Amino acid sequence: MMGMRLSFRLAALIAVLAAVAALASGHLVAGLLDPAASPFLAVGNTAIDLSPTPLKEFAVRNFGTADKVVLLVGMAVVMVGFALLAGAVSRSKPGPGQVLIGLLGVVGLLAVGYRPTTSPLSQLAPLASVIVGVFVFRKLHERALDLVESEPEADGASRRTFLRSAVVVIAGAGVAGVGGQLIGASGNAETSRASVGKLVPDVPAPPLPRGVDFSAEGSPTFLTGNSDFYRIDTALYVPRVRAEDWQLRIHGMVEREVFVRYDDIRKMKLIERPVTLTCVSNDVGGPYISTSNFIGVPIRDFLLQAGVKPGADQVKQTSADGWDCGTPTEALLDEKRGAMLAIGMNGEPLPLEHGFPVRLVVPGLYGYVSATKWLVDMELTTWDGYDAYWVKKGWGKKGPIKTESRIDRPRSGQSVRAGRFTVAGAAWAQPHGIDKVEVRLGGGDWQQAQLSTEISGDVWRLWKADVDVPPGDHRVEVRATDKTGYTQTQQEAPVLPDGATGWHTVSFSAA
Ligand SMILES: Nc1nc2c(c(=O)[nH]1)N[C@H]1C(S)=C(S)[C@@H](COP(=O)(O)O)O[C@H]1N2
Ligand SMILES: [Mo]
Repeated sequence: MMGMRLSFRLAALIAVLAAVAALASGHLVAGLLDPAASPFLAVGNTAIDLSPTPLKEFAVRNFGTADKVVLLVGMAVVMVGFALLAGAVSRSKPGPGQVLIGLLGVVGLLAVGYRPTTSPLSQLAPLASVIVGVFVFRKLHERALDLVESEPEADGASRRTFLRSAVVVIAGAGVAGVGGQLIGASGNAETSRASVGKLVPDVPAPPLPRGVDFSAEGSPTFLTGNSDFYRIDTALYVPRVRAEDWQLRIHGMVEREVFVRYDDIRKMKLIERPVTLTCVSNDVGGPYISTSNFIGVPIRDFLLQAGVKPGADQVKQTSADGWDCGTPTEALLDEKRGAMLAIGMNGEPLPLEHGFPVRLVVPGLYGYVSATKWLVDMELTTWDGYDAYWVKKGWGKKGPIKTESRIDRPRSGQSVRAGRFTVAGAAWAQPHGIDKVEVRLGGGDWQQAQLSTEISGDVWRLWKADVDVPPGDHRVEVRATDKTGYTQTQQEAPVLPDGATGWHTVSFSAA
């Protein structure tokens, strides 16, 4: 019949259903072939990789570790908006909507193609999305037109046909989406991790001495639990690498290529050592710092085995998901620094999101230039020869950790009882270590804080100071001095390009 039109609501609903069916089927095919090829996740990850540095910083600052959820929700909103548009232009004919749904699919194809680790076969996932999306849109549109056409006669049969199709699409999408998630996620890396079991180091870290923190008085605990350890990475989909399949290739400017397998590491003398990891994106006073007893072996041994050629001053490290970073070769060869290929945290195999099966840990360097998770490749190169992921986006090539300190107690805006009050927090200057921490109230005299028992320069030191607070509004500041004699600067600097500086200041009131 001529001139039949769907209501906008019906047309838009059809487009949303088609888009959801498209994503779910792509997710299912990706689950079977290559989880990184799920169109929705691939578009999200590509958005992460392509987003300009200020935007990314804004996201980390405002959403913290929830930035990924915010991104996915934002993408869903954009997609629904797009579907509404597809509905609006397709009220009489399915053609324009099919084109728009197809365009969404093209975005998926491009994003999957852009992912560093996908293969041509991975394109089957976004391809499935395109085909299913266009097909579902066309079919539902046909049925809906039938329904509208017969409306005057209130044809129950067309209504039932349409509803049945819609329900089939929703159910199918649900099954495909959940199925894809289960198949992809089970990826048996979790099973592989479970079969590694508890890790018992050959050289355990010395037991924690008394006074290693002031957690009872408001400082962080010296060791951070694995589930509380801060997490920063660009991975929407946590790479799933089985320990049995893992291999590290060391190549480039070396005398001979070296391949390391998980079993090779397990057979070596496992060393346990506490190290404080720190993120360059940590604002003054920020949360992106944690300490763990890492278990692993010296990376130096493997580099010596490979034979580093003269002039190879940068080691490019690559993760299973294609992220990369560059570390000074000398930092990895330095026996004293003790950079390690780590396989464990606090007695357990690395959690998946912290790099299972193997990551690098280099005391004294920010994570973005050293702490590659899901590490699979190390290439000896030069600083002139290669710029890694974050360096391309304007971050410093080398990322030594800056001497910093943080107040954990009081919290900003807290009201406390006037009188004697314990201020507490953390200070760090890896790999040199902290020599002194001072606090002052309202721009008064600096007062020396009590430091936790010293463990090594590679970890933070917790501190506390008793101050007298009269009733009223207050401001407390902290500054640390490291073992080289350097006192942290008051000069405020943003996190970009090589780490924030300034004194952490907390306002609170006493009554
Ligand atoms: N593969 C991979 N490794 C990575 C990153 C990443 O995005 N991908 N981020 C780095 C950054 S910026 C930091 S601060 C540390 C954080 O390690 P964590 O998440 O275990 O705390 O990991 C580093 N290793
Ligand atoms: Mo970081």
